[in-house]
Amino acid sequence: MAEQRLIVISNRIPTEEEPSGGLVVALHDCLNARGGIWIGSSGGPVEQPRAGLTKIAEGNYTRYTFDLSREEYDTYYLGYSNAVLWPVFHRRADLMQVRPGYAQGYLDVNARVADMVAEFAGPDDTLWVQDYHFLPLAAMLRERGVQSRIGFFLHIPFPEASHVPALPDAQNICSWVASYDVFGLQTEADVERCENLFRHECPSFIESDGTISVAGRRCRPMACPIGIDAEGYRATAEKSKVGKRLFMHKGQKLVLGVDRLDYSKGLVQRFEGFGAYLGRRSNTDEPATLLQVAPPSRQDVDAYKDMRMQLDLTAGSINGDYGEIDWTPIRYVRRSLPRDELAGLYRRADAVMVTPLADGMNLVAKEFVAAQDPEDPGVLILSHFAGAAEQLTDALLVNPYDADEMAAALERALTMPLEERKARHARLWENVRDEDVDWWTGRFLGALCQPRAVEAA
Ligand code: ADQ
Repeated sequence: MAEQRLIVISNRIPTEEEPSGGLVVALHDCLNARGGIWIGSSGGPVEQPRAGLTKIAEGNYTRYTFDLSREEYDTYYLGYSNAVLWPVFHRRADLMQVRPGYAQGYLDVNARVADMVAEFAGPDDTLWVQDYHFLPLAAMLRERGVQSRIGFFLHIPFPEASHVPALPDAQNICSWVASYDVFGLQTEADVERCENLFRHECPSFIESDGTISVAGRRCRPMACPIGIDAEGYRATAEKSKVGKRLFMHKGQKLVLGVDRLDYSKGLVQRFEGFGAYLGRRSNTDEPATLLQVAPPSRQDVDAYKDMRMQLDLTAGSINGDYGEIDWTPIRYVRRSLPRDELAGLYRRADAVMVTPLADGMNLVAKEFVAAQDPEDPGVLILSHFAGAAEQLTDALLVNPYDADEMAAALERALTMPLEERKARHARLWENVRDEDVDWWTGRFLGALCQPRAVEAA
């Protein structure tokens, strides 16, 4: 019998032996256990790109990379993926930059990857494509005669049908999606938006029984919320000492924000919400400090430069208005932290503000829950617009556009009685622990490989 391998394709691939970081660890563990192949780009632009795939590691599974030329990196990665798809999928079509060559660069890189994968994949292999960088891959693989099962997982929100026409090549999206056997999405709301797009734009893809199909193959959109290594994260936070290193006034409360520096994360609105909280307090209250840790990302895309400037202005203005000579209200650290330090900070925090304007899931919310001391837990303030809000309903849910509502949530979080904090945390933890990252890979691959799982049993 032919070997049945799992082949994962993602833009990023870990280059070190023991990778760190949520998604990468999940896929690494999954491939380590099952064997298979992981294909991804070698990262930034390469001056003299090598043709084809380069094997970079071999163990329980094999990793291969492909190089991106400067032009491919600019058009496929910075351009179409991050300056076109990312803003539209995050409901910010106003930030989209449509430039000549972006769409073609995206299609060309996908076609090149499709050529390489088609050469590799046998009929019994299962392919699992990750994220918006590779939406057209299954359609292109089908054109090359690949009949294997192909699954896709979208880590970011699925767009509203009314926003999709803003995309160049918008008419292709339905056939790209429909070429997958399983199209995984973070939430039920994403599934609803995906089905809605078919109803509006491509009703001919919908069968009389309501299923989506193209060329006789059925595509199943499925909600499969991503999780974290919850028990592992909890253990890391218990051991971490960072909370003790953090200088704070005695009795002062710590509010935390942890995000990549991205306009979808709502950082400016969060600072304004924190400013509104400071404006409400009476002179006798000990004010909380907001510690925002935000490593820069995608600095070559204009919208990111603009947002960073706006954030600097907002933080400076709030600190100028409310700061004291021995206290800075917003501590803003623009760098990334080691995982154990971050886990310790989560555990030390009295509250975390996870307030994106749009977010596929948001793993920070889940990491924060896992890191808490169940006997004295902090409070999760969570935006309605994070995918995590569908599961973590015991958080304090807020509208991130409403500074007053965020201020009220902060007051409530920082004065919440211990019993309420414990009860909320216990229910949040139950979800984060039960629907962890192994649950996620198992649920997705279970749906994608069902008949094979029966054969193997
Ligand atoms: P991201 O947009 O990157 O991921 P998120 O889910 O919050 O967002 O994951 C960020 C990760 O980076 C977390 O594991 C966090 O600990 C880490 N991180 C953030 N700031 C850090 C810092 N200063 N130092 C160190 N680590 C830091 C995309 C989607 C999300 C989706 C994930 C997974 O946008 O919606 O949840 O993929 O599917």
